[in-house]
Amino acid sequence: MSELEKAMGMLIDVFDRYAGAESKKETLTKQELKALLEKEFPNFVKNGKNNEAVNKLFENLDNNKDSEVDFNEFIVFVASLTAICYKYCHQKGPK
Ligand SMILES: [Ca+2]
Ligand SMILES: [Ca+2]
Repeated sequence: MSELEKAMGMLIDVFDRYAGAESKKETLTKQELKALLEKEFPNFVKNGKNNEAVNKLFENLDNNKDSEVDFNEFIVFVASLTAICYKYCHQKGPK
């Protein structure tokens, strides 16, 4: 597998691991999203421990308003975080 294919596989693995913790296996509840944020995005989501911020993020991500975040909704979030990361990395310039 290529690097990018591996990265995609890892993304799916991480989602599955957290989504499988409670309720439906294929979607994230608010608690599952919170756990994922705290463990997997400690550098980017500084307010992951802030309940109000998590609630707001959850509402924003839950595009179809079914009170669960599915994989499609999750990757939109990962894509926007990656875009921020890209900008940040390029701002720092070459080492
Ligand atoms: Ca779940
Ligand atoms: Ca949803």
